[in-house]
Amino acid sequence: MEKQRTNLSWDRFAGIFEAEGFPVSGVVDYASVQDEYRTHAERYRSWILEGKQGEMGYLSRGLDRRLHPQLVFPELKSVIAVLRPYSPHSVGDEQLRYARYLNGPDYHESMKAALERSMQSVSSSGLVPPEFQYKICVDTSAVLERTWAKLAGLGWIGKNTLLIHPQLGSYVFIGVVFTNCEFGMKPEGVKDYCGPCTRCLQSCPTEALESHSLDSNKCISYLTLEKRGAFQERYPLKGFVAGCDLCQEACPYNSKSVRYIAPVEKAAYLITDESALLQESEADYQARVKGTALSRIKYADFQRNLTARLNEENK
Ligand code: B12
Repeated sequence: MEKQRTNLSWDRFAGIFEAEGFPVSGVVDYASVQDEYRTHAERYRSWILEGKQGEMGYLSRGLDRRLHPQLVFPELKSVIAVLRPYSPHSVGDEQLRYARYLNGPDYHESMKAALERSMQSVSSSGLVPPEFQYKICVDTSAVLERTWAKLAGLGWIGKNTLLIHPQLGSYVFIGVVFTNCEFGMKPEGVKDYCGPCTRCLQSCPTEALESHSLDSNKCISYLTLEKRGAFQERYPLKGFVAGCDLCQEACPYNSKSVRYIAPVEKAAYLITDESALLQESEADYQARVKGTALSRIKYADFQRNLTARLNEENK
């Protein structure tokens, strides 16, 4: 395809994404950041070589596609990135906790649908050429989402490896869209405001974090969500039975939002009654988590998490 280009400011498009629940969005031309992208992809390669992906085999299988994003979308000319905030209020109590991102509909589905609607509006806006094509990625393709969100100017990558927006903090989902159209944009980028702060690194009870690098093998989020089968060691799960937010809770950029965003009701499927959970049958568990982000955890592994947390309590 001929090189397609729009020369409009992003504001014309930002309203479209905002209307679908993405208050922050941006775009970057791939050619303008190719070298910077390369350094991120090389970091990814080192991370894989160090074995920090644990048993998440899909991350090593997707190395080539992350190194060469045209393998994911051959016509790649620009990348749109969007943020959707989720409730910053904690879910559960000291004894039994769920990661905040679980308190709502499965983001993979809801974000994909909202992005599809947004992109349909972009396509029919008359602001892009008729040959406009795109590919939506929300945790579903071999794409470095945080890197693209950073390169599109939406925030900086903190020492806890999360994308942090100066106002929204890090309790945000990222969505990425590859397109075949140049927007003529290379955002200035957001300054890295971590400074000398190391609260997130210190907050991790399993010492999974070094500055800007996470060892999944030790991460409570990985252990409770992704790891299958018995734990090799006793880990201090700090009450978490699905996911973990400790390195986000420690971040000063997340404290503000808790104050001005009203708490939302806890999703019914996030049960915190310990005895009910321990007695729950596999069939009941499956019915409870069907269609939610929690369904990624197999029944046996959820029971393992509950027990591991109890062992920790009784130590
Ligand atoms: C695999 C995965 C995990 C793994 C590994 C996490 C990790 N840190 O890599 C596990 C299961 C542990 C996990 C946990 C969580 N995850 Co997760 N996860 C992913 C996934 C699918 C891939 C991430 C990946 O490629 N990791 C490999 C590392 C090397 O890549 P990276 O962290 O993106 O690193 C890049 C940059 O950090 C940069 N970089 C590396 N070093 C340095 C150094 C400097 C100085 C700089 C500037 C940059 C830099 O280069 C790297 C390569 O590009 C993404 C979705 C996606 N497709 O991107 C979601 C994603 C990262 N996860 C997300 C979420 C919400 C979480 C949790 C908060 C869930 C929870 N509450 O339990 C935790 C957070 C834990 C943490 N501190 O990261 C969100 C993050 C949103 C955000 N604000 O950043 C994502 C983007 C999903 C989404 N679509 O919203 N996750």
